[in-house]
Amino acid sequence: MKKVLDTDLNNDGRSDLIAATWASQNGWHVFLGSTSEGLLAGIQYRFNEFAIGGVTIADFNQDQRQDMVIFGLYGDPPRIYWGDGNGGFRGYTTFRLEPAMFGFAADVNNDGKPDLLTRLGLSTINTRVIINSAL
Ligand SMILES: [Ca+2]
Ligand SMILES: [Ca+2]
Repeated sequence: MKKVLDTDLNNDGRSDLIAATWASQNGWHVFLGSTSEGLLAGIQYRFNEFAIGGVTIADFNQDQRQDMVIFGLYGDPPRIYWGDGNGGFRGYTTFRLEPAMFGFAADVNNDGKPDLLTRLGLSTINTRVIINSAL
């Protein structure tokens, strides 16, 4: 398991989990929280052509639905998967940004919108700040 994120994807007040594996073949899983069973069975999202480096989540387009950014391990530009508010995602947009292997969301300029901090790779301290309006 490469990365686990705790978030509320379907806006029901209960924690959901996103679990992403390092290798591309397995993609990532979404586990929706439930009151009685803890977590429901995972929904698996697969993609064959894209190896995951890092994952971060925030509501980038400010529609009250959590979105997810996937960073490519091997130089693929990051993708943003738009949350549908029900625990799923309705497609993605590929950023026209330089490739980054990792990153996380934070409101860097304090305007209430999440921005992205990205890092090029494991062996570099080369980081970028990408303001929300540029996404
Ligand atoms: Ca959103
Ligand atoms: Ca911001």
